[in-house]
Amino acid sequence: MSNAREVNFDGLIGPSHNYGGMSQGNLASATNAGDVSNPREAALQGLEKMRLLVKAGLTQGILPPLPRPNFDLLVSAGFGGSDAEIIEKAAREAPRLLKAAYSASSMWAANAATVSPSADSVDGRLHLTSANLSTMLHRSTEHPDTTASLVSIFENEERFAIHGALPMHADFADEGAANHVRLCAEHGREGVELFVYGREAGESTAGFPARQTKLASESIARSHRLSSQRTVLARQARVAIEAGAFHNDVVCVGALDTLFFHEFAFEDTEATLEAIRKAAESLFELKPVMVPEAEVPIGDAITSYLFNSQLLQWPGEDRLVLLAPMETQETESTRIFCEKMVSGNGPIGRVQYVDVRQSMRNGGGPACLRLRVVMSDEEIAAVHQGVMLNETKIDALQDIIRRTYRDRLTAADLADPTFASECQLAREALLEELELSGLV
Ligand code: SUG
Repeated sequence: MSNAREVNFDGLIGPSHNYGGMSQGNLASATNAGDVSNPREAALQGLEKMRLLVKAGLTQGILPPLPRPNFDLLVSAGFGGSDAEIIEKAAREAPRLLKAAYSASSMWAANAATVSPSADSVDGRLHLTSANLSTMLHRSTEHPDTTASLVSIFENEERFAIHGALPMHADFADEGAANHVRLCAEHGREGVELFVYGREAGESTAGFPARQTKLASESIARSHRLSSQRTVLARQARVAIEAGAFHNDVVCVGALDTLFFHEFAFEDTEATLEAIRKAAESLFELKPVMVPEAEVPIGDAITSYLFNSQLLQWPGEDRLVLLAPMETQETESTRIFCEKMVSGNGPIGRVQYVDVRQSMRNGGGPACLRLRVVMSDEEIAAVHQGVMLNETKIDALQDIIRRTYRDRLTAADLADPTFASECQLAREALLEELELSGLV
């Protein structure tokens, strides 16, 4: 797979983007609960981030928003009648459930699936496993529709293996690529896959939830047919989870041979680095960039989302580029750290800031918004082309969003049945543009 590159598939932010306060342990979600959201601005911001990568010459895809409100969830909870009656009754009797049914959380595509490129799998196929997201109610309903999207996009069984979500039990809790890092010498060569878990199956932890189990990570490594010598399992530090790192990608990001992480990211940093070095033997030499607590306190790392950045091999640049949220520039310790880092001679040569504030206010930075898929030219040619972006397609999607999304959304708006039909019409128009109308 010598001609492989990394393709970013971003989640297209849906028309019901709102601040529901649904995610315990995610400090931004709790802090901004109940605030007015701006779905139109959110979706336009997401597409502008994608445009930046397209303009730089990177390959960019998109995943459509899932159907919202999720009537199946409301019907499972005993609500019946017409769509309008279901919404009205749920708003009266179960407003929190209604918020879950409206959640636009599929925008955080890093949680859609775990991905292993064909270079790492003994069967030579690219593997994707939909995440069950079983820890949070509003996210646990994503996987059937996510799997349907992935099947429509990666539609060639000889090249792509799509695995349905793991069993919906706490022992198998899985949050996808947010707890997975792939390291390598070049994208198309065999690499090392690092799976980060927060607890063992059967283990109960006090405090904020650990959303990934070791059993889930091991199960995925097995079904992706990965070499055990090239697979590393590491435990996320409890102190990081308690500080608000509900996924490993809030305190760690890796690309090629570089691992950029906070001192408190792993329970045992030395052992984790040693295991990666051993797994990488004869493939590449690991370049760790550890950010010490003394320079960036973990609290700043989490509010600024320094690590929830895209670490990219940028066309025409010889060192990696960190695409970080504006909040990283606005936080003194992280801004100073970034200035110092790029002026040194380490593997990260530039930091570029992007505005994804609407998503950030629910705990989702640039890295949460994308699913990375390393693909060869042949694999890229085999995917559904309607979701591959160029600037014209971005313009067309933005036109639809300007026409069909609300500028402002409050919790009270979710009780209005006309909003439910607006969401459905907006999604239909987007799916038509992506040539995915079969998903309606
Ligand atoms: O699962 N927020 C998401 C944020 C996911 C970020 N993803 C990664 N780190 N990869 C979550 O906690 C908040 C929704 C609300 O409260 O309305 C939410 O689901």
